[in-house]
Amino acid sequence: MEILNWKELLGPYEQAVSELKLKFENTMAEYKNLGLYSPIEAVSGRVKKPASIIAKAKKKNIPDERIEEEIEDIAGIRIICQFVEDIQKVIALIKKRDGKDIKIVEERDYITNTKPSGYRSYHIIVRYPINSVLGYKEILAEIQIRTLAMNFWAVTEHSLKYKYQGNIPDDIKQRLINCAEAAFHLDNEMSTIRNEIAYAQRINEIKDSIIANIIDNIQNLYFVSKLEEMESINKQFVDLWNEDDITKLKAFNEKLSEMAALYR
Ligand code: 0O2
Repeated sequence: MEILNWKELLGPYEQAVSELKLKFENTMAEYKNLGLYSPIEAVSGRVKKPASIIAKAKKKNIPDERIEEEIEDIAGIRIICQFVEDIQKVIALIKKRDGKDIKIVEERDYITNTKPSGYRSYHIIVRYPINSVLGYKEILAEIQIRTLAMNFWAVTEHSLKYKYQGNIPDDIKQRLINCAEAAFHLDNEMSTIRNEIAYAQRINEIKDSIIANIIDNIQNLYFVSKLEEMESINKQFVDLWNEDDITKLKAFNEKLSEMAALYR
């Protein structure tokens, strides 16, 4: 194998990783500035070490001149999400950029098609343009999108693979598969909790809007109704407020709307 000029080879990859990382961090910040929930929890990036590139090229019989075309993860970006549902949102964000600052080359869905090891993650291979003092170049980068639970599993398995030099003993392999299943259930459980939270938020919004309408109706009725009638309406409102029953509040609001309509 001829001696590769690693500095020159990896320079564009360093640039791609720092630019892509910044772009996704900006997306994250944009969501937060708009007061919206960000589907991106964290972003990290790395350039593969020469030793790992050489090992992968050797394992896959890739000649030096094909390394840049065939090793797609020399530049690697990792996007971590809190919930499984966020992964689809991140994929959609990336697809929106397709043909603009990135070109999607391939997608690998290891979430639907879990690897035998237990590995789950969504990979998108992109072509990314680099403008440097050395000129224009398009390089390949791999974007891995996964949840916190998927990441916890993958990072642990990766370090065990490293420790055992790729030959993880069978009993540990089996335990890792069990852990992958536990991570899968954790993701599912978190999703149900997330749906409950979203439902509770929606109910609160509906309740706030009903209460705002009730107050509006009461204010309008004050101008046209008798004092005793208004005292009774106010009392009913306070009682229903304390009871905190959305169905009763809704019915009460409808009754007030009908009364207000009669006076119009
Ligand atoms: P590193 O050390 O993460 O940088 P393969 O033929 O499966 O070896 P290939 O063809 O590059 O790899 O594609 P694949 O399978 O999509 O894997 C690309 C990357 O996904 C890997 O990079 C890992 O980061 C991650 N990955 C894939 N499978 C597993 C797995 O079973 N466990 C863990 N922890 N990670 C996985 P590398 O090259 O392994 O290097």
